[in-house]
Amino acid sequence: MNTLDPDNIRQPISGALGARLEILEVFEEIESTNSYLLDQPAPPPGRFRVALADYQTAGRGRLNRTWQSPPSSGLCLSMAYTFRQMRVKLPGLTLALGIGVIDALRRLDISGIRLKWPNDIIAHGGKLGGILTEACQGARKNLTVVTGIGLNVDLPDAMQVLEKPTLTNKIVDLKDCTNDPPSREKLSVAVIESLFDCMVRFESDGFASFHGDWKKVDWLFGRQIIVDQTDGRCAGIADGVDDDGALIVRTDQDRRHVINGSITLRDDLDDIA
Ligand code: BT5
Repeated sequence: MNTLDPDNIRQPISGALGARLEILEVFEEIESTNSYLLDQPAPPPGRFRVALADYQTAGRGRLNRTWQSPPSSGLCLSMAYTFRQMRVKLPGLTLALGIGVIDALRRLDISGIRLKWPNDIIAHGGKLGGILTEACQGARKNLTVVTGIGLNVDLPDAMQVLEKPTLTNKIVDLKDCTNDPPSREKLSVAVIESLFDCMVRFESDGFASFHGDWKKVDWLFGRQIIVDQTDGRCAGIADGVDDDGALIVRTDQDRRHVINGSITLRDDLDDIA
């Protein structure tokens, strides 16, 4: 697979979208595109900046987990966006951006992709990608958010993740989803377009406007799950999300709204415990 050509990504980003782009950088190798953008000056409100890498030496997932993507095998893309005013709650943003990634893939003729709350991109019952959303420290009136998308495009056959997966042992790439995966450059452009649209829509309408879309792609809905949170573990049935994007879990005792947590399928627990 070829390395990334910045011109093939920058040039198609034109019109209103291009006008809002502060800077787009493509690295052959970097620790983490999210870490990089978190260290850079925040874009002015309503504007965004993008960092992409062919290879990350220290790609990050949630909760200090790692994201592994061998050179040239996937998309490692981060976008920093500054919200003009943060009236809405943030947890739903990752969900909304996941819907954006699905939309980008659909425009590239890749369908059947689902989302597992809060940040996993799922295809064929395995993990195709993940999303890491982080707020910049020190933000006050305006809030700058860095969101990173990792998507497997064409992984080496022998690839194994070092850390035990939290969801499923299966790792999926776009080659499993289509005979003709798009180039990573095309994929980058589509993802950037969709992420920006979602940021703007989320800024004006919050997660509530994505709620209907979420229901169509909610991979956990109706499944027996285990929820691990800092204050303990509970078991129940996933019952969709609320208007803030919190996961609703029906336990034997109550209906809980979970804002932070790691989800395991009850059936998989024996495999990965
Ligand atoms: C995520 O975390 O899934 C978020 C991944 C975000 C990666 C992007 S790449 C661009 C930007 N820069 C960064 O440094 N990060 C973002 P989480 O839900 O915590 O999942 C991490 C877990 O997924 C790991 O502990 C492994 O079990 C598994 N994993 C690691 N690499 C994988 C891969 N390529 N495909 C599938 N699963 C993987």
